[in-house]
Order: sequence, then structure tokens, then C-alpha cells
Amino acid sequence: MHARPLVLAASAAAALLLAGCAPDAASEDAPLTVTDPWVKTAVPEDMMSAAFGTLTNTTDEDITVVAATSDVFPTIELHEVVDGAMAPVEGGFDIPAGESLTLEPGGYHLMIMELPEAIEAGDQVDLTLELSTGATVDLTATAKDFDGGNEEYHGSDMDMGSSE
Ligand SMILES: [Cu+2]
Repeated sequence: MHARPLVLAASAAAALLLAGCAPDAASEDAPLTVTDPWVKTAVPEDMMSAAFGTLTNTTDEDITVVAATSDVFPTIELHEVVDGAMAPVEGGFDIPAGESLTLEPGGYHLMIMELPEAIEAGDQVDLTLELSTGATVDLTATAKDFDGGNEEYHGSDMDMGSSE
């Protein structure tokens, strides 16, 4: 539900070491909060899934999410949907100071590629967002079924009426 402060504190400490003379305030604060993260259920035959949620920049500087990683999924790409077709987002997700970016079906999303195993409803999926600053933000997305919006994820003629 909430980002883990312990991990954030650790990465903030690492950032302080690297920066040398960074201000010591805000070491407890996540630069980015993630609200309602969720991931679409999928079976390996789907080959892919996607994760969503609202990313809020809690700092007074612009933030760019440059990558997403997971212990479970080998490849996660940052995508957007443009005119009904997915495309990688060049440079990552830009989130201006104090603003939010919502990842949702039909829009920005974290694309989970090469799905190695099924994602079942209720599963908790741990993901890590990497920021351009080098900081990381952990989140746990809850898996849920989502039928709408599937068309955005299939450019081919398959999956027109998959039945369980
Ligand atoms: Cu995608």
C-alpha cells in the first residue's frame, strides 16, 4: 500500500554520501509517492502485463522516472499509448515538481515484458522505480483483473474474445 520508508531512507543516505554536502532535511521523505498501484492479471501466454498507479512528486524539483525493475520480471519498459498504439517513453516519465502523473490503461504504464509466470488476482507484485537522480522508490502493486483496455496491448488479431 505504501512505499517502504526503510528502503527510501537507505537510498536517501546513499544519495547523501554521493552528494557530499546535501541538506539533511527530508531524508525520511520519499521523493515520489505511489497511490493505488496495481497490476493487471495475466497468464504467461499473454507474454506481458502492465502496472499502473498515480505517481506524485513530493519535492520542489522535477523528477524523471527513468526505469522500473523487479526481482520477478526481467524486463519492464516505460510505455505510453499514442493514437491507440503503445510506444516507449523517451527519457522516462517526467513529473514536474509537486505534480502527479497517473499511469492508467490507455495511457502511461509500466510494461512488464517476457512474463515468466502468471499474475493472479490478489498477488502482490514488488516493483522498484529508478529516478534520474539515482534514487529508487519501491512499491507493491496489487494484481486485479482488468478486461477493458486490452485492445491497447495487442496490435495483432489475437485475443479477440479469450475465454477462461
Ligand atoms: Cu506497453
